[in-house]
Amino acid sequence: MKRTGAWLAVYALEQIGARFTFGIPGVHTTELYDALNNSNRITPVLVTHEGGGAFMADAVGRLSDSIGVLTVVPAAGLTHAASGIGEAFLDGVPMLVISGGPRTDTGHHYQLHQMDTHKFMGGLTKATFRATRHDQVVPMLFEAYAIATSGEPGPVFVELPVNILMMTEEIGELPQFRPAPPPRVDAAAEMTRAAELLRAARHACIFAGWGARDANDDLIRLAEWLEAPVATTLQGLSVFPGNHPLHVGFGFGASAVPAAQNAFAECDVMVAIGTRFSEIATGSYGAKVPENLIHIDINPDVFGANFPAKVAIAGDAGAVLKGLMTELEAKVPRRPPQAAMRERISKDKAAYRESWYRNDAEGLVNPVRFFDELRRRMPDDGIVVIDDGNHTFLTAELMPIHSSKSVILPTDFNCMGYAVPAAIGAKLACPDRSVQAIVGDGAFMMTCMEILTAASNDLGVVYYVFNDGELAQIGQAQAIPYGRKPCTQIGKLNIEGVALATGAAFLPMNDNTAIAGVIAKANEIAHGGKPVIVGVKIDYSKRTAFTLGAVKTNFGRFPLNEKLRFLTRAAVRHVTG
Ligand SMILES: Cc1ncc(C[n+]2csc(CCOP(=O)(O)OP(=O)(O)O)c2C)c(N)n1
Ligand SMILES: [Mg+2]
Repeated sequence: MKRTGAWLAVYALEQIGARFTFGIPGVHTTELYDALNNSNRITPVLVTHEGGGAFMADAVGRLSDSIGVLTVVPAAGLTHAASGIGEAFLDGVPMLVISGGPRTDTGHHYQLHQMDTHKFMGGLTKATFRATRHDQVVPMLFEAYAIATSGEPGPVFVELPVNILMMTEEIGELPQFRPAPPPRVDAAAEMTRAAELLRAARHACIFAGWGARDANDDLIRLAEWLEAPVATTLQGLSVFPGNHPLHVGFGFGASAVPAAQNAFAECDVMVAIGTRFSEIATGSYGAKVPENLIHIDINPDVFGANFPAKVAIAGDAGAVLKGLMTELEAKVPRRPPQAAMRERISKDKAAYRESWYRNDAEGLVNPVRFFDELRRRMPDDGIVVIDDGNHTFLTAELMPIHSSKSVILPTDFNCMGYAVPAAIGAKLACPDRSVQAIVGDGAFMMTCMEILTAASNDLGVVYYVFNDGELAQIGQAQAIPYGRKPCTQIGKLNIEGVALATGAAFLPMNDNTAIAGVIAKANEIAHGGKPVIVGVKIDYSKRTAFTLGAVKTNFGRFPLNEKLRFLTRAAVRHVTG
Protein backbone atom coordinates (compact mmCIF):
# COMPACT_ATOMS: atom_id res chain seq x y z
CA MET A 1 0.00 0.00 0.00
CA LYS A 2 1.09 3.58 -0.63
CA ARG A 3 1.13 5.91 2.35
CA THR A 4 2.27 9.45 3.16
CA GLY A 5 4.74 10.00 5.98
CA ALA A 6 1.99 11.99 7.72
CA TRP A 7 -0.35 8.99 7.65
CA LEU A 8 2.44 6.78 9.01
CA ALA A 9 3.21 9.24 11.82
CA VAL A 10 -0.43 9.36 12.89
CA TYR A 11 -0.60 5.54 12.76
CA ALA A 12 2.44 5.38 15.08
CA LEU A 13 1.01 7.99 17.45
CA GLU A 14 -2.28 6.09 17.67
CA GLN A 15 -0.38 2.87 18.36
CA ILE A 16 1.48 4.38 21.32
CA GLY A 17 -1.77 5.74 22.73
CA ALA A 18 -1.22 9.47 22.18
CA ARG A 19 -4.46 11.38 22.78
CA PHE A 20 -3.48 14.95 22.01
CA THR A 21 -0.99 16.88 19.93
CA PHE A 22 -0.19 20.53 20.56
CA GLY A 23 1.15 23.09 18.16
CA ILE A 24 0.56 25.50 15.28
CA PRO A 25 0.68 24.23 11.69
CA GLY A 26 3.03 25.61 9.04
CA VAL A 27 3.83 24.77 5.47
CA HIS A 28 5.98 21.83 6.59
CA THR A 29 3.21 20.23 8.62
CA THR A 30 -0.08 20.81 6.77
CA GLU A 31 -0.18 17.16 5.63
CA LEU A 32 0.48 16.00 9.18
CA TYR A 33 -2.34 18.19 10.52
CA ASP A 34 -4.64 16.86 7.83
CA ALA A 35 -3.85 13.28 8.81
CA LEU A 36 -4.36 14.14 12.50
CA ASN A 37 -7.71 15.63 11.62
CA ASN A 38 -8.72 12.22 10.21
CA SER A 39 -7.83 10.40 13.42
CA ASN A 40 -10.67 9.53 15.76
CA ARG A 41 -8.28 8.75 18.59
CA ILE A 42 -6.09 11.85 18.61
CA THR A 43 -7.20 15.45 19.07
CA PRO A 44 -4.83 18.05 17.61
CA VAL A 45 -5.01 21.17 19.81
CA LEU A 46 -4.24 24.57 18.29
CA VAL A 47 -2.35 26.78 20.73
CA THR A 48 -1.56 30.51 20.69
CA HIS A 49 2.20 30.00 21.16
CA GLU A 50 4.30 26.84 20.89
CA GLY A 51 5.78 27.53 24.33
CA GLY A 52 2.26 27.14 25.71
CA GLY A 53 1.84 23.99 23.64
CA ALA A 54 4.96 22.48 25.19
CA PHE A 55 3.74 23.22 28.73
CA MET A 56 0.41 21.58 27.83
CA ALA A 57 2.19 18.51 26.48
CA ASP A 58 4.25 18.45 29.70
CA ALA A 59 1.07 18.40 31.82
CA VAL A 60 -0.41 15.56 29.77
CA GLY A 61 2.81 13.59 30.29
CA ARG A 62 2.84 14.25 34.05
CA LEU A 63 -0.81 13.46 34.70
CA SER A 64 -1.87 10.67 32.34
CA ASP A 65 -0.63 7.45 30.81
CA SER A 66 -0.63 9.13 27.42
CA ILE A 67 2.52 10.89 26.26
CA GLY A 68 2.35 14.63 25.47
CA VAL A 69 3.10 15.29 21.81
CA LEU A 70 4.19 18.51 20.11
CA THR A 71 3.66 18.94 16.37
CA VAL A 72 5.41 22.13 15.30
CA VAL A 73 7.24 23.75 12.42
CA PRO A 74 11.03 23.43 12.37
CA ALA A 75 13.23 26.24 13.71
CA ALA A 76 10.71 28.92 14.82
CA GLY A 77 8.20 26.42 16.24
CA LEU A 78 10.95 24.59 18.07
CA THR A 79 12.60 27.70 19.51
CA HIS A 80 9.22 28.93 20.77
CA ALA A 81 8.56 25.50 22.28
CA ALA A 82 12.02 25.27 23.84
CA SER A 83 10.98 26.54 27.30
CA GLY A 84 8.46 23.74 27.74
CA ILE A 85 10.79 21.14 26.28
CA GLY A 86 13.53 22.26 28.66
CA GLU A 87 11.17 22.06 31.64
CA ALA A 88 10.20 18.51 30.66
CA PHE A 89 13.87 17.62 30.18
CA LEU A 90 15.04 18.73 33.61
CA ASP A 91 11.89 17.58 35.42
CA GLY A 92 11.94 14.06 33.91
CA VAL A 93 8.70 14.30 31.95
CA PRO A 94 8.14 12.18 28.81
CA MET A 95 7.36 14.12 25.62
CA LEU A 96 7.51 13.58 21.89
CA VAL A 97 8.62 16.65 19.98
CA ILE A 98 7.77 16.23 16.31
CA SER A 99 8.65 18.89 13.79
CA GLY A 100 8.44 19.06 10.06
CA GLY A 101 11.74 19.55 8.29
CA PRO A 102 13.08 21.18 5.14
CA ARG A 103 12.96 19.09 1.95
CA THR A 104 15.72 16.52 1.70
CA ASP A 105 15.16 15.72 -2.00
CA THR A 106 15.84 19.00 -3.78
CA GLY A 107 19.40 19.82 -2.82
CA HIS A 108 18.39 23.42 -2.13
CA HIS A 109 20.04 25.44 0.58
CA TYR A 110 18.64 28.29 2.69
CA GLN A 111 15.18 26.77 2.77
CA LEU A 112 12.46 28.18 4.98
CA HIS A 113 12.97 27.30 8.68
CA GLN A 114 16.28 25.60 7.87
CA MET A 115 18.79 25.43 10.71
CA ASP A 116 20.61 22.71 12.60
CA THR A 117 17.63 21.75 14.74
CA HIS A 118 19.40 18.63 16.03
CA LYS A 119 22.24 20.65 17.48
CA PHE A 120 19.66 22.93 19.12
CA MET A 121 17.44 20.10 20.39
CA GLY A 122 20.45 18.00 21.47
CA GLY A 123 20.82 19.92 24.73
CA LEU A 124 17.10 19.76 25.56
CA THR A 125 16.18 16.16 24.77
CA LYS A 126 17.25 12.59 25.51
CA ALA A 127 17.70 11.82 21.80
CA THR A 128 17.03 13.29 18.37
CA PHE A 129 16.01 11.51 15.14
CA ARG A 130 15.50 12.48 11.52
CA ALA A 131 13.64 10.28 9.07
CA THR A 132 15.09 10.03 5.58
CA ARG A 133 12.77 7.26 4.28
CA HIS A 134 9.09 6.45 4.69
CA ASP A 135 9.71 3.02 6.16
CA GLN A 136 11.64 4.63 9.04
CA VAL A 137 8.76 6.75 10.31
CA VAL A 138 6.83 4.18 12.36
CA PRO A 139 9.79 2.33 13.96
CA MET A 140 11.49 5.67 14.64
CA LEU A 141 8.48 7.03 16.52
CA PHE A 142 8.20 3.75 18.47
CA GLU A 143 11.86 4.01 19.43
CA ALA A 144 11.51 7.69 20.34
CA TYR A 145 8.55 6.80 22.55
CA ALA A 146 10.48 3.98 24.23
CA ILE A 147 13.39 6.33 25.01
CA ALA A 148 11.08 9.12 26.22
CA THR A 149 9.25 6.84 28.65
CA SER A 150 12.04 4.58 29.92
CA GLY A 151 14.50 5.18 32.76
CA GLU A 152 14.22 8.80 33.83
CA PRO A 153 11.63 10.01 31.31
CA GLY A 154 12.22 13.04 29.09
CA PRO A 155 11.56 14.61 25.70
CA VAL A 156 12.74 13.09 22.42
CA PHE A 157 12.88 15.01 19.14
CA VAL A 158 11.86 13.57 15.76
CA GLU A 159 12.22 15.55 12.53
CA LEU A 160 9.99 14.43 9.67
CA PRO A 161 11.04 16.26 6.48
CA VAL A 162 8.17 17.78 4.52
CA ASN A 163 8.77 15.64 1.43
CA ILE A 164 8.36 12.51 3.55
CA LEU A 165 5.26 13.85 5.29
CA MET A 166 3.57 14.94 2.06
CA MET A 167 4.51 12.33 -0.54
CA THR A 168 3.37 8.72 -0.73
CA GLU A 169 5.63 5.67 -0.87
CA GLU A 170 4.95 1.96 -1.04
CA ILE A 171 5.02 0.54 2.49
CA GLY A 172 5.20 -3.12 3.48
CA GLU A 173 3.60 -4.58 6.58
CA LEU A 174 3.23 -2.06 9.39
CA PRO A 175 4.90 -2.84 12.71
CA GLN A 176 2.67 -3.16 15.79
CA PHE A 177 3.68 -1.35 18.96
CA ARG A 178 4.72 -3.59 21.86
CA PRO A 179 4.82 -1.92 25.27
CA ALA A 180 7.95 -2.45 27.36
CA PRO A 181 7.71 -5.20 30.01
CA PRO A 182 7.15 -3.98 33.61
CA PRO A 183 10.41 -2.93 35.29
CA ARG A 184 12.29 -5.56 37.27
CA VAL A 185 14.74 -4.84 40.02
CA ASP A 186 17.74 -7.01 40.61
CA ALA A 187 19.21 -5.77 43.86
CA ALA A 188 18.79 -8.46 46.50
CA ALA A 189 22.13 -7.64 48.23
CA GLU A 190 21.35 -3.91 48.37
CA MET A 191 17.87 -4.61 49.78
CA THR A 192 19.44 -6.70 52.54
CA ARG A 193 21.91 -3.93 53.40
CA ALA A 194 19.13 -1.37 53.39
CA ALA A 195 17.07 -3.52 55.76
CA GLU A 196 20.09 -3.89 58.07
CA LEU A 197 20.57 -0.12 58.23
CA LEU A 198 16.88 0.36 58.92
CA ARG A 199 16.85 -2.28 61.65
CA ALA A 200 19.62 -0.41 63.47
CA ALA A 201 17.97 3.00 62.96
CA ARG A 202 16.85 5.04 65.95
CA HIS A 203 15.13 7.66 63.86
CA ALA A 204 14.57 6.72 60.22
CA CYS A 205 13.19 9.40 57.88
CA ILE A 206 11.91 9.33 54.31
CA PHE A 207 12.53 11.95 51.63
CA ALA A 208 10.40 11.37 48.54
CA GLY A 209 10.37 13.02 45.14
CA TRP A 210 8.40 12.92 41.90
CA GLY A 211 10.08 9.61 41.02
CA ALA A 212 7.78 7.99 43.61
CA ARG A 213 4.58 9.39 42.04
CA ASP A 214 3.22 5.99 41.07
CA ALA A 215 4.26 4.35 44.33
CA ASN A 216 2.00 6.26 46.71
CA ASP A 217 0.60 3.19 48.48
CA ASP A 218 4.00 1.51 48.76
CA LEU A 219 5.43 4.68 50.26
CA ILE A 220 2.65 4.85 52.86
CA ARG A 221 3.28 1.20 53.77
CA LEU A 222 7.00 1.85 54.19
CA ALA A 223 6.47 4.99 56.28
CA GLU A 224 4.00 3.23 58.57
CA TRP A 225 6.20 0.14 58.96
CA LEU A 226 9.18 2.25 59.95
CA GLU A 227 7.05 4.90 61.70
CA ALA A 228 9.19 7.37 59.75
CA PRO A 229 8.31 11.01 59.08
CA VAL A 230 8.07 11.82 55.36
CA ALA A 231 9.22 15.02 53.67
CA THR A 232 8.75 15.54 49.95
CA THR A 233 10.59 17.50 47.31
CA LEU A 234 8.86 20.45 45.65
CA GLN A 235 8.12 18.55 42.45
CA GLY A 236 7.06 15.57 44.56
CA LEU A 237 4.64 17.53 46.78
CA SER A 238 1.84 15.07 46.03
CA VAL A 239 3.69 11.76 46.41
CA PHE A 240 2.71 11.41 50.09
CA PRO A 241 -0.64 12.60 51.45
CA GLY A 242 -0.42 15.93 53.25
CA ASN A 243 -3.10 14.80 55.73
CA HIS A 244 -1.22 11.68 56.84
CA PRO A 245 0.10 12.00 60.43
CA LEU A 246 3.65 11.19 59.27
CA HIS A 247 3.72 13.88 56.57
CA VAL A 248 5.90 16.81 57.61
CA GLY A 249 6.17 19.10 54.58
CA PHE A 250 8.36 20.10 51.68
CA GLY A 251 12.13 19.80 52.27
CA PHE A 252 13.68 19.07 55.66
CA GLY A 253 16.60 21.44 56.25
CA ALA A 254 16.84 25.11 57.19
CA SER A 255 14.44 26.05 54.34
CA ALA A 256 11.68 23.71 55.50
CA VAL A 257 8.69 24.42 57.72
CA PRO A 258 9.25 23.76 61.47
CA ALA A 259 7.38 20.40 61.40
CA ALA A 260 9.86 19.05 58.86
CA GLN A 261 12.93 20.61 60.45
CA ASN A 262 12.08 19.18 63.87
CA ALA A 263 11.00 15.74 62.66
CA PHE A 264 14.24 15.34 60.69
CA ALA A 265 16.59 16.88 63.27
CA GLU A 266 17.55 13.51 64.77
CA CYS A 267 17.45 11.57 61.51
CA ASP A 268 20.12 8.83 61.54
CA VAL A 269 18.99 6.77 58.52
CA MET A 270 17.35 8.33 55.48
CA VAL A 271 15.47 6.55 52.71
CA ALA A 272 15.50 8.93 49.74
CA ILE A 273 13.33 7.80 46.89
CA GLY A 274 12.81 9.30 43.46
CA THR A 275 14.81 12.44 44.18
CA ARG A 276 18.10 13.83 42.88
CA PHE A 277 18.74 16.12 45.88
CA SER A 278 18.66 19.08 43.54
CA GLU A 279 18.93 22.73 44.61
CA ILE A 280 15.35 23.67 45.50
CA ALA A 281 14.50 20.40 47.22
CA THR A 282 17.52 20.70 49.51
CA GLY A 283 17.19 24.46 50.18
CA SER A 284 20.37 25.20 48.20
CA TYR A 285 22.01 22.01 49.52
CA GLY A 286 21.69 23.30 53.07
CA ALA A 287 19.76 20.25 54.28
CA LYS A 288 21.72 17.85 56.48
CA VAL A 289 21.70 14.34 55.01
CA PRO A 290 22.85 11.54 57.33
CA GLU A 291 25.77 9.28 56.48
CA ASN A 292 23.35 6.36 56.43
CA LEU A 293 21.62 7.29 53.21
CA ILE A 294 19.63 4.67 51.30
CA HIS A 295 19.13 6.26 47.90
CA ILE A 296 16.61 4.76 45.47
CA ASP A 297 16.27 6.17 41.97
CA ILE A 298 15.68 4.93 38.45
CA ASN A 299 18.64 6.98 37.23
CA PRO A 300 21.92 5.64 38.71
CA ASP A 301 23.74 8.85 37.70
CA VAL A 302 22.13 10.67 40.62
CA PHE A 303 23.78 8.47 43.27
CA GLY A 304 26.52 10.35 45.07
CA ALA A 305 26.09 13.42 42.85
CA ASN A 306 25.34 15.68 45.82
CA PHE A 307 25.26 13.43 48.89
CA PRO A 308 27.07 10.09 49.18
CA ALA A 309 24.82 7.02 49.55
CA LYS A 310 25.59 4.09 51.87
CA VAL A 311 23.22 1.93 49.84
CA ALA A 312 22.17 2.83 46.31
CA ILE A 313 19.35 0.94 44.62
CA ALA A 314 18.70 1.65 40.96
CA GLY A 315 15.17 0.90 39.83
CA ASP A 316 11.56 1.92 39.53
CA ALA A 317 10.25 3.29 42.83
CA GLY A 318 7.26 0.96 43.06
CA ALA A 319 9.26 -2.17 42.24
CA VAL A 320 12.06 -1.28 44.68
CA LEU A 321 9.66 -0.38 47.47
CA LYS A 322 7.79 -3.67 47.07
CA GLY A 323 11.09 -5.57 47.27
CA LEU A 324 12.25 -3.54 50.25
CA MET A 325 8.96 -4.10 52.09
CA THR A 326 9.25 -7.88 51.61
CA GLU A 327 12.75 -7.71 53.11
CA LEU A 328 11.61 -5.50 56.00
CA GLU A 329 8.58 -7.64 56.80
CA ALA A 330 10.88 -10.67 57.05
CA LYS A 331 13.69 -9.03 59.02
CA VAL A 332 12.68 -5.79 60.72
CA PRO A 333 9.81 -5.67 63.19
CA ARG A 334 7.16 -3.05 62.58
CA ARG A 335 7.73 0.01 64.75
CA PRO A 336 4.67 0.94 66.78
CA PRO A 337 3.21 4.45 66.29
CA GLN A 338 5.25 7.05 68.19
CA ALA A 339 2.59 9.19 69.78
CA ALA A 340 4.99 11.93 70.91
CA MET A 341 6.51 12.33 67.46
CA ARG A 342 3.13 12.43 65.74
CA GLU A 343 1.86 14.96 68.23
CA ARG A 344 4.90 17.16 67.69
CA ILE A 345 4.37 17.10 63.93
CA SER A 346 0.73 18.01 64.32
CA LYS A 347 1.46 20.79 66.83
CA ASP A 348 4.28 22.24 64.69
CA LYS A 349 2.00 22.28 61.67
CA ALA A 350 -0.78 24.00 63.61
CA ALA A 351 1.62 26.57 65.09
CA TYR A 352 3.00 27.39 61.64
CA ARG A 353 -0.48 27.99 60.26
CA GLU A 354 -1.29 30.03 63.37
CA SER A 355 1.67 32.33 62.64
CA TRP A 356 0.03 33.07 59.26
CA TYR A 357 -3.47 33.58 60.71
CA ARG A 358 -2.00 36.26 62.96
CA ASN A 359 -0.82 38.13 59.87
CA ASP A 360 -4.16 39.47 58.61
CA ALA A 361 -3.87 42.83 56.83
CA GLU A 362 -6.68 45.22 56.03
CA GLY A 363 -7.69 45.21 52.35
CA LEU A 364 -5.58 42.18 51.41
CA VAL A 365 -6.06 38.42 51.17
CA ASN A 366 -4.23 36.35 53.80
CA PRO A 367 -2.64 33.38 51.98
CA VAL A 368 -3.46 30.86 54.72
CA ARG A 369 -7.15 31.78 54.69
CA PHE A 370 -7.19 31.52 50.90
CA PHE A 371 -5.60 28.05 50.89
CA ASP A 372 -7.85 26.82 53.73
CA GLU A 373 -10.91 27.66 51.69
CA LEU A 374 -9.49 26.36 48.42
CA ARG A 375 -8.73 23.01 50.12
CA ARG A 376 -12.20 22.86 51.66
CA ARG A 377 -13.85 23.42 48.28
CA MET A 378 -11.65 21.09 46.25
CA PRO A 379 -12.00 17.30 45.98
CA ASP A 380 -8.97 15.31 47.14
CA ASP A 381 -8.09 14.43 43.56
CA GLY A 382 -8.38 18.03 42.34
CA ILE A 383 -5.28 19.18 40.48
CA VAL A 384 -3.28 22.23 41.55
CA VAL A 385 -1.03 23.73 38.88
CA ILE A 386 1.57 26.17 40.19
CA ASP A 387 3.96 28.57 38.48
CA ASP A 388 7.31 29.80 39.73
CA GLY A 389 7.61 32.53 42.34
CA ASN A 390 6.72 33.38 45.93
CA HIS A 391 3.27 31.89 45.28
CA THR A 392 4.96 28.51 44.66
CA PHE A 393 6.36 28.30 48.15
CA LEU A 394 3.21 29.68 49.73
CA THR A 395 1.26 26.89 48.05
CA ALA A 396 3.86 24.28 49.03
CA GLU A 397 3.76 25.36 52.67
CA LEU A 398 0.09 26.20 53.14
CA MET A 399 -1.98 23.99 50.81
CA PRO A 400 -2.21 20.38 52.02
CA ILE A 401 -2.19 17.98 49.07
CA HIS A 402 -4.15 14.78 49.51
CA SER A 403 -3.56 12.52 46.54
CA SER A 404 -0.77 11.54 44.19
CA LYS A 405 -0.18 13.43 40.95
CA SER A 406 -2.42 16.26 42.07
CA VAL A 407 0.20 19.01 41.93
CA ILE A 408 2.34 19.91 38.94
CA LEU A 409 4.82 22.77 38.72
CA PRO A 410 8.07 23.81 37.05
CA THR A 411 11.00 22.90 39.27
CA ASP A 412 14.55 22.28 38.09
CA PHE A 413 14.29 24.21 34.79
CA ASN A 414 12.10 26.57 36.83
CA CYS A 415 10.36 28.30 33.97
CA MET A 416 7.90 31.11 34.67
CA GLY A 417 4.84 31.02 32.41
CA TYR A 418 4.19 27.33 33.07
CA ALA A 419 0.91 27.36 34.95
CA VAL A 420 -1.55 28.96 32.50
CA PRO A 421 -0.91 26.48 29.65
CA ALA A 422 -0.07 23.50 31.88
CA ALA A 423 -3.49 23.84 33.54
CA ILE A 424 -5.05 23.53 30.07
CA GLY A 425 -3.06 20.35 29.43
CA ALA A 426 -4.15 19.09 32.87
CA LYS A 427 -7.83 19.68 32.14
CA LEU A 428 -7.59 18.01 28.73
CA ALA A 429 -5.81 15.00 30.24
CA CYS A 430 -8.17 14.77 33.23
CA PRO A 431 -11.51 16.33 32.22
CA ASP A 432 -13.33 14.95 35.26
CA ARG A 433 -10.94 16.44 37.81
CA SER A 434 -11.10 19.99 39.11
CA VAL A 435 -8.09 22.04 37.91
CA GLN A 436 -7.00 25.14 39.81
CA ALA A 437 -3.96 27.16 38.87
CA ILE A 438 -2.03 29.40 41.27
CA VAL A 439 0.01 31.87 39.30
CA GLY A 440 1.97 35.04 40.10
CA ASP A 441 1.11 38.17 38.14
CA GLY A 442 4.55 38.22 36.47
CA ALA A 443 4.30 34.62 35.32
CA PHE A 444 0.68 35.16 34.28
CA MET A 445 1.71 37.94 31.90
CA MET A 446 4.07 35.59 30.08
CA THR A 447 1.45 33.13 28.83
CA CYS A 448 -2.02 34.51 29.72
CA MET A 449 -3.14 34.73 26.08
CA GLU A 450 -3.20 30.94 26.11
CA ILE A 451 -6.44 31.19 28.12
CA LEU A 452 -8.02 31.67 24.71
CA THR A 453 -7.18 28.00 24.08
CA ALA A 454 -9.01 27.07 27.30
CA ALA A 455 -12.03 29.15 26.26
CA SER A 456 -12.11 27.72 22.72
CA ASN A 457 -12.07 24.19 24.08
CA ASP A 458 -14.65 24.84 26.85
CA LEU A 459 -12.17 24.03 29.60
CA GLY A 460 -13.28 25.12 33.05
CA VAL A 461 -9.92 25.91 34.60
CA VAL A 462 -9.75 28.41 37.48
CA TYR A 463 -6.75 30.76 37.47
CA TYR A 464 -5.93 32.46 40.77
CA VAL A 465 -3.59 35.30 39.86
CA PHE A 466 -1.65 36.41 42.94
CA ASN A 467 -1.55 40.08 42.09
CA ASP A 468 1.11 41.87 44.13
CA GLY A 469 2.46 44.10 41.36
CA GLU A 470 5.91 42.62 41.75
CA LEU A 471 8.19 39.77 40.73
CA ALA A 472 8.13 39.04 44.42
CA GLN A 473 10.38 36.02 44.76
CA ILE A 474 13.22 38.05 43.28
CA GLY A 475 12.11 41.40 44.75
CA GLN A 476 12.25 39.83 48.22
CA ALA A 477 15.76 38.63 47.54
CA GLN A 478 16.75 42.18 46.51
CA ALA A 479 15.04 44.10 49.31
CA ILE A 480 17.39 43.49 52.24
CA PRO A 481 20.83 43.05 50.65
CA TYR A 482 20.43 45.80 48.03
CA GLY A 483 17.91 48.09 49.74
CA ARG A 484 16.26 48.65 46.34
CA LYS A 485 14.42 46.48 43.83
CA PRO A 486 15.48 47.23 40.27
CA CYS A 487 13.40 45.64 37.50
CA THR A 488 11.05 43.68 39.74
CA GLN A 489 8.16 46.17 39.95
CA ILE A 490 5.84 45.23 37.11
CA GLY A 491 3.51 47.42 35.05
CA LYS A 492 -0.09 47.81 36.16
CA LEU A 493 -1.81 44.85 34.62
CA ASN A 494 -5.55 44.97 33.96
CA ILE A 495 -6.37 41.34 34.70
CA GLU A 496 -10.03 41.83 33.85
CA GLY A 497 -8.88 43.00 30.42
CA VAL A 498 -7.15 39.66 29.90
CA ALA A 499 -10.42 37.90 30.72
CA LEU A 500 -12.24 40.10 28.25
CA ALA A 501 -9.64 39.40 25.56
CA THR A 502 -9.66 35.64 25.99
CA GLY A 503 -13.30 34.88 26.75
CA ALA A 504 -12.77 33.93 30.39
CA ALA A 505 -14.89 35.06 33.32
CA PHE A 506 -13.31 37.49 35.78
CA LEU A 507 -13.78 37.69 39.54
CA PRO A 508 -11.95 40.06 41.91
CA MET A 509 -10.88 38.83 45.36
CA ASN A 510 -9.94 41.95 47.26
CA ASP A 511 -9.85 40.90 50.91
CA ASN A 512 -10.47 38.02 53.30
CA THR A 513 -14.23 38.55 53.35
CA ALA A 514 -14.40 37.78 49.61
CA ILE A 515 -12.50 34.46 49.72
CA ALA A 516 -15.33 31.97 50.30
CA GLY A 517 -17.84 33.56 47.96
CA VAL A 518 -15.38 34.03 45.11
CA ILE A 519 -14.02 30.47 45.28
CA ALA A 520 -17.56 29.06 45.26
CA LYS A 521 -18.53 31.25 42.32
CA ALA A 522 -15.35 30.43 40.38
CA ASN A 523 -15.97 26.69 40.82
CA GLU A 524 -19.54 27.09 39.66
CA ILE A 525 -18.52 28.91 36.46
CA ALA A 526 -15.66 26.47 35.78
CA HIS A 527 -18.06 23.57 36.21
CA GLY A 528 -20.00 24.93 33.26
CA GLY A 529 -16.89 24.67 31.05
CA LYS A 530 -15.67 28.26 31.07
CA PRO A 531 -12.25 29.37 32.27
CA VAL A 532 -12.23 31.81 35.19
CA ILE A 533 -9.56 34.32 36.15
CA VAL A 534 -9.57 35.49 39.76
CA GLY A 535 -7.50 38.56 40.60
CA VAL A 536 -6.29 37.95 44.16
CA LYS A 537 -5.05 40.97 46.11
CA ILE A 538 -2.60 38.83 48.00
CA ASP A 539 -0.64 39.83 51.07
CA TYR A 540 3.05 38.98 50.58
CA SER A 541 4.30 40.78 53.70
CA LYS A 542 5.22 37.57 55.52
CA ARG A 543 8.13 35.51 54.19
CA THR A 544 7.85 31.78 53.58
CA ALA A 545 10.07 29.40 55.54
CA PHE A 546 11.66 28.50 52.22
CA THR A 547 12.71 32.05 51.38
CA LEU A 548 14.04 32.76 54.87
CA GLY A 549 15.98 29.48 54.93
CA ALA A 550 17.38 29.76 51.41
CA VAL A 551 18.61 33.34 51.98
CA LYS A 552 20.26 32.31 55.26
CA THR A 553 21.90 29.23 53.76
CA ASN A 554 23.25 31.04 50.72
CA PHE A 555 24.48 34.06 52.68
CA GLY A 556 26.08 31.80 55.28
CA ARG A 557 28.30 30.31 52.58
CA PHE A 558 29.71 33.63 51.38
CA PRO A 559 33.38 34.23 52.20
CA LEU A 560 33.84 36.67 55.11
CA ASN A 561 34.99 39.63 52.96
CA GLU A 562 31.94 39.26 50.68
CA LYS A 563 29.65 39.01 53.71
CA LEU A 564 31.09 42.28 55.00
CA ARG A 565 30.69 43.96 51.60
CA PHE A 566 27.01 42.94 51.44
CA LEU A 567 26.31 43.95 55.03
CA THR A 568 28.02 47.33 54.68
CA ARG A 569 26.19 48.12 51.44
CA ALA A 570 22.85 47.13 52.99
CA ALA A 571 23.52 49.31 56.06
CA VAL A 572 24.61 52.33 53.99
CA ARG A 573 21.58 52.07 51.70
CA HIS A 574 19.30 51.63 54.71
CA VAL A 575 20.51 55.01 56.00
CA THR A 576 20.92 56.87 52.69
CA GLY A 577 17.86 55.33 51.03
C1 LIG B 1 11.47 32.40 32.44
C2 LIG B 1 11.94 32.90 33.77
N1 LIG B 1 12.40 34.18 33.90
C3 LIG B 1 12.83 34.62 35.12
C4 LIG B 1 12.81 33.80 36.22
C5 LIG B 1 13.34 34.30 37.56
N2 LIG B 1 12.22 34.38 38.54
C6 LIG B 1 11.94 33.41 39.42
S1 LIG B 1 10.63 33.72 40.38
C7 LIG B 1 10.41 35.23 39.67
C8 LIG B 1 9.31 36.15 40.13
C9 LIG B 1 7.97 35.68 39.68
O1 LIG B 1 7.05 36.75 39.81
P1 LIG B 1 5.50 36.49 39.87
O2 LIG B 1 5.10 35.61 38.75
O3 LIG B 1 4.80 37.79 39.99
O4 LIG B 1 5.35 35.63 41.18
P2 LIG B 1 5.55 36.10 42.70
O5 LIG B 1 6.98 35.82 43.05
O6 LIG B 1 5.25 37.57 42.75
O7 LIG B 1 4.62 35.24 43.47
C10 LIG B 1 11.38 35.45 38.69
C11 LIG B 1 11.49 36.69 37.89
C12 LIG B 1 12.34 32.47 36.02
N3 LIG B 1 12.31 31.57 37.00
N4 LIG B 1 11.88 32.08 34.80
MG1 LIG C 1 4.01 38.83 41.61
